[in-house]
Amino acid sequence: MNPPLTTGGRPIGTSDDRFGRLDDATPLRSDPAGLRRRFVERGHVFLRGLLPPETVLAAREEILTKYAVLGEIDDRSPIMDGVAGDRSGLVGANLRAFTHSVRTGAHYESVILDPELLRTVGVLLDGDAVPFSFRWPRLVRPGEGCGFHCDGPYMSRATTRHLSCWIPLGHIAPHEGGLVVLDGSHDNHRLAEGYLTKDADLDGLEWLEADPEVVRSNYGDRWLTADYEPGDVLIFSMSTLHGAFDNHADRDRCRLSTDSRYYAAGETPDPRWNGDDLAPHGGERVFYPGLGSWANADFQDEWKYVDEHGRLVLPASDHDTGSEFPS
Ligand SMILES: O=C(O)CCC(=O)C(=O)O
Repeated sequence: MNPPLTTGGRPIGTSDDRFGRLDDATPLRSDPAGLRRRFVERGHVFLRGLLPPETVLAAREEILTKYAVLGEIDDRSPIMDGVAGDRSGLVGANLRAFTHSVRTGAHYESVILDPELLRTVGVLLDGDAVPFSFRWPRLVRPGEGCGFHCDGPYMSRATTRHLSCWIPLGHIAPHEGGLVVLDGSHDNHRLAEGYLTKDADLDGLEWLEADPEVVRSNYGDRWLTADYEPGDVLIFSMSTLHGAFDNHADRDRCRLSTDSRYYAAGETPDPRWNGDDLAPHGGERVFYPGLGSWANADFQDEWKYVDEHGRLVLPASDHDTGSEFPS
């Protein structure tokens, strides 16, 4: 039996009125207007097998091999299993260079720029799809997850003709850290009139409240997720509330996935994530999710300070609040 589903350590109710499975919108791939209508009506579309699995698995191998160099993945087990390592190589590593190398890997690029993915996103944007310059590949260690949020406050300084894609880079069952979206949240008026009017940087946003039942009853209908397979893509709007289950995979396996954003050609995208000289969220930081137990205050869950050599700098207080970073 699988372990219970939790988010941020809290169990999530799985009765039929609170929880369900994502509908596969594949039959609508040949019906662009129908697919767009589904996206507008539901705030998300889930497409099984949109990408060639071999493209996705090549990216998985490329990225996990790089993480093995840091000791984040233990290569005494097959790399593709993604078993967590002892992280010993993290100390002293140049994470600025490392994360750049992960984001620009050729196989990873093939996922982000897959022609069928771009075509489908273009249908939803009603224009040609252009990827944001920045991309968000994620290794999620045992016990880690992602707090509840919408992407809008993080991505919407300019155009609003943009969307998010979440792509599993391997099989991910819900209890292994699958993404979960809140059905009905994309047109929730409380979100629209409050949280979605904010700018994450200017307004200092943290994750929304942690209790999945409070979030559900405040902002939507049912939590939806899937047993994700390589090739599946979940596309959602900037106002769709989502998070990720805590990773309770067996054998200490890490979850590997990626999120990427796309805008309609001709629009001006959010400058935080686009252009040649990016410094998202300010300061010398790198996108290196996990390693601690924060509420994403000052973006610490995902964005870590590094020194001039790209080496991780954790605030002293994180050592007192549950960080598992090796000292
Ligand atoms: O994969 C995760 O843990 C979170 C992804 C996410 O928040 C996103 O795709 O916007």
